[in-house]
Amino acid sequence: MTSGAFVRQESRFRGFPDGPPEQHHLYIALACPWSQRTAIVRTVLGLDDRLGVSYADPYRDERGWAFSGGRFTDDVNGFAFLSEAYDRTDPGYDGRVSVPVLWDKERGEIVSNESADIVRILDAWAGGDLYPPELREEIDELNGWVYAELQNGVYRAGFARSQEAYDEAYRGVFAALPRLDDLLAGRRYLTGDAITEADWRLLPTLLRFDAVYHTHFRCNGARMIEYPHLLRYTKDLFEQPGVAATFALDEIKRHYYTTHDELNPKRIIPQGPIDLGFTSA
Ligand SMILES: N[C@@H](CCC(=O)N[C@@H](CS)C(=O)NCC(=O)O)C(=O)O
Repeated sequence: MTSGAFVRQESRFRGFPDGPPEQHHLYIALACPWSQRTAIVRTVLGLDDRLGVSYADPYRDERGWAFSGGRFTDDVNGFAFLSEAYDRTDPGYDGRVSVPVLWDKERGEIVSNESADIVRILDAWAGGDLYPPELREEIDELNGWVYAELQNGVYRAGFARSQEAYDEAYRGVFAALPRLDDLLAGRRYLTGDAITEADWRLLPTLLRFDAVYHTHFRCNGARMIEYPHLLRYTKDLFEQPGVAATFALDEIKRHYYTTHDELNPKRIIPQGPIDLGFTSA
């Protein structure tokens, strides 16, 4: 591995639920792309009334994700910090306290803190068709390189501690974007005419690209809106019912620009971009 490379921690809780959605609760931060995946899938699969959700405050200090009050309140357990959910599940837990978290209200413990698994759990609960058997191989392959090169790639560029590590991550990001654009020149969604989990997994990264990754993570080779097919695709997904309500631009900008002091010590939040290309406002 290149020296100075950012390495994301493996998710520690990878369980599957043994009850219905009503027995569970979702802890997420809309600022976080991995959380937004689960928020989108919850909504588009019609689970809003069956699976409760609590939102963490976009600002995160050394105590981790917090429920600071108001819109950011945990009505289920009254946690002030998400770390309490981890401590209750495993008192010796010494890993990172990440969102999203799927919580079992009856057992009083975390089922999963891995968004990819939570998406599949929600799909199974709703009897959805986001991971159809005949497309699994193709979806797995897409998920693999899209995550490695683009979705985690922007983080590897942003948190690189050496020029080499940044350069390598940057190259991956700007190989993946044109590759996706080419793919989408010939099809409406990543695997064809129907939306699959591969699309919902990718979307949060595209929605953040110009507002955050381009500037804050130095992924400034191009803006997302410069790729015509990718922009058309992003707009299409963004306009699906319920999706726009999961996109909290203000929270996203506040989170990234005020939480990572090593990247933005003065915590000044950029005004732009003026035109995101996919919102009508
Ligand atoms: N593999 C996890 C990654 C989740 C993740 O990294 N979440 C970030 C927010 S975007 C987090 O909570 N980080 C807290 C920390 O690292 O301290 C998933 O996809 O669910």
